[in-house]
Amino acid sequence: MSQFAEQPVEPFAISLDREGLSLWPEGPVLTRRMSALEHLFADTVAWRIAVDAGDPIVYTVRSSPVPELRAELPQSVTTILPGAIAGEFYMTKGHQHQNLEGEMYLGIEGTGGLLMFNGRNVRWLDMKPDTIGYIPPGWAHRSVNTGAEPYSFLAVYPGDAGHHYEWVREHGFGSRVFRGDKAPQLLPY
Ligand code: S6P
Ligand code: ZN
Repeated sequence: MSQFAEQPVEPFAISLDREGLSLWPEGPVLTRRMSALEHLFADTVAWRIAVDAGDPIVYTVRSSPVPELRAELPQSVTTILPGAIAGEFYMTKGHQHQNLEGEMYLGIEGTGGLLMFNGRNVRWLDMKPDTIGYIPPGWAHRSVNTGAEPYSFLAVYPGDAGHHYEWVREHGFGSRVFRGDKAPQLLPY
């Protein structure tokens, strides 16, 4: 099949490469560096220092070629590198689905968590290999690497869910996730 398939997609098998933390056949690959996470970390001065000191990669998203179109179920593997900005763990931008649709995550490698916010309430799910995290419709979601190794998970989502990043700019995320003495610490936004 072509690398970036158009509808209709024929049935096909996708290999999950647990070593390479990727899918095969491979579709779009997205790399987000620290500079792409502007306004997201609490300590903007520490964030700027990290950007100026080499703008490190924070996470990658490797997708299969299933297109993001209505009625399809695209998949992707997100890998968040370990690290923190002034104690606040590396994380994804986080988004709400435009069409308020659900999603599921499957932990593959490392330890992390799934932070969810519906505009009023916050939920936190610990994630590790083989944990399935369910994101119900209407819950914005952000992934956080709380460990010392890369944290990687598979996402499966409706093709027309979209990524509403502006929702997060408007509503925040309810909580922030910081390094704690024993466990990750959730602090008010
Ligand atoms: C898509 C799904 C994931 C994220 C990815 C990156 O619905 O939730 O594939 O897109 O983890 O996160 P973000 O917030 O930068 O899109
Ligand atoms: Zn999503």
